[in-house]
Amino acid sequence: MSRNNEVAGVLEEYADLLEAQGVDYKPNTYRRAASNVRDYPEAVEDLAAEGADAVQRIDGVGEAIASKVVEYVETGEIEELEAEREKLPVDIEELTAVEGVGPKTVRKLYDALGVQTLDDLEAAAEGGEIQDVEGFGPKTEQNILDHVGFARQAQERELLGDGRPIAEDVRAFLADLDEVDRVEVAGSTRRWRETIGDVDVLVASDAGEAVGEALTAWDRADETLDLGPTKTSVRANRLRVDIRVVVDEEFGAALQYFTGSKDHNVTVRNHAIDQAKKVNEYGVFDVSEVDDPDAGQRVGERLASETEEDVYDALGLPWIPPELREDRGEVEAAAAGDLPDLLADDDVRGDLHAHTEWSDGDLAVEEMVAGAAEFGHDYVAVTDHAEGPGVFGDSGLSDDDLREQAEEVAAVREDAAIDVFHGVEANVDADGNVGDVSDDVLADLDVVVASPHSGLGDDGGDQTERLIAAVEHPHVDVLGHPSGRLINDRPAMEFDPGALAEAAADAGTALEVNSNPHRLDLWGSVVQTAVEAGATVAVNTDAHSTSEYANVEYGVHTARRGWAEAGDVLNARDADGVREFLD
Ligand code: DGT
Ligand code: CA
Ligand code: CA
Ligand code: ZN
Repeated sequence: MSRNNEVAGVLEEYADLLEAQGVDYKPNTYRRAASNVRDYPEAVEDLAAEGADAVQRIDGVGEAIASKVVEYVETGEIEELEAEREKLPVDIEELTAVEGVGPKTVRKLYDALGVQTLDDLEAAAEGGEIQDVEGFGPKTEQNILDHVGFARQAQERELLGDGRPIAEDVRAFLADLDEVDRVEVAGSTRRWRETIGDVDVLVASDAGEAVGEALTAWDRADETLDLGPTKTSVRANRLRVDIRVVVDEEFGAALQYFTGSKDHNVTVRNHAIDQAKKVNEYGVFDVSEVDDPDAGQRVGERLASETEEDVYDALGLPWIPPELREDRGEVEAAAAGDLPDLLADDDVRGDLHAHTEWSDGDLAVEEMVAGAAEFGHDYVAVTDHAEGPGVFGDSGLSDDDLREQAEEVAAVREDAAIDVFHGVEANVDADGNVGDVSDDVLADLDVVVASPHSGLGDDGGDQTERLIAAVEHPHVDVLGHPSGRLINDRPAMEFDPGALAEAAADAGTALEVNSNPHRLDLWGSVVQTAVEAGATVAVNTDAHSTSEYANVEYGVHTARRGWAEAGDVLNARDADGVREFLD
């Protein structure tokens, strides 16, 4: 994995610090460059090693930014950034994570009150100090109090989309060591939780010390947090990576234990106690003949420990997929033989939400269609943004644009290797109207995705009616990223999942599981409600370039966290099956 994300973060910090000082234009230039660095398919450190000219191959990166990138990769610092940090010694990323707090606000609050951290900000707001600062008032202060908690939570957890590549990397690195017999990712990363506190990896080895030493020398480890024969932790790109080393015979029990969730493990443990068994990270034990089962860790007769399957089997349970291990009824279902036959990666046959350069996508219709075919899909829907509030810039399509695009899509369809649906991503306004495309254009399209793009966040009160109105719109086929959340960035809007699910099931409208790792919207518990109500789910990527089709795995595993089976998923059907649903 590359350091693009890290370098982008540094450029964004510089942009924020410049903006805080009142510098015009330049901050946005740096932000645009940062965003392109983040998305660039090659490792920025490799470009930097070639020199500033190579870095300038990235869109929006000129001479000045390129030389800073080279300086950072070579020395770990940027002199001008250090100077800005001295002028405004605050944690600007943490502070600007609070909704409504921008760089200029940070500057004012530092000057007036010495606010440097989230803790300082919260204390100042709670103490009523902010409303007395010139240019601020009680409303700003209340806004800060309302949003500081979300920002704090966001600080503590990283996106699964950032954690999984690191977990995969460390797994591959450890698997290559001679001392390592088995290695698996565990914890929330293995359960595909949308955010993770840290990355847990379990290793079977007789040489824990050597494995720990090797991890600290891993080229992606920035810092060693803990080093020992059974437990070693390093920091890699902000994330804490914990490895635990166990003996091979107990690997299965340890994997079950360290995969969690804690609540799942508690229910499993109680299930064991009911059978006079004991389960822990060392195995499953028959303690029916034991006076004091708590006398030690390995008491009684060991029934299982080598594999996870053995562990569950010794408790009379089938193996439970990690995505289900959230204590939402999976142990009871397993005991009753009622576990769902979960959606699998290769069940997904197509993508019903993708953008092209007609709106804010990167590529032509033809390229997006070819990319979908290459990815292995049987069909793809082109669903560019309709014009309307909340749509980035003026990139949305009018009725006329959509009619014109229909001709291009028809032409591409002629030569395409896969089925091509023509659609639109229309906007669900604050009242639930889908008003920016006329009804006759909507009627002519194969598929209509309707998504909220304005009035987002959690300040608007309950939005159930708004979402239900969109779901019940006669032309709407899919409700896109229903909650509007951006994980760690913007809270989901408030809505009643049960009511939405029932309305969607009745109207025959699919609810999207948007696979973008920043969204994962809908998510596990709500998908579970939807599926139980008989609603159909669509696992879409919302791709803006062909590389994003691969995000579908995040959507699939999110749908699995919601107990979804292939039969619940619209785009697990073949193209004719999709047509049937759309008609
Ligand atoms: P995270 O890191 O906050 O995203 O969540 P997890 O689930 O990865 O939790 P973590 O890293 O604290 O621990 C990994 C697993 O180890 C956890 O899912 C279950 C197990 N575990 C850790 N501490 C306890 C405990 O006190 N009791 C039980 N039953 N299990 C624990
Ligand atoms: Ca963890
Ligand atoms: Ca951990
Ligand atoms: Zn979209």
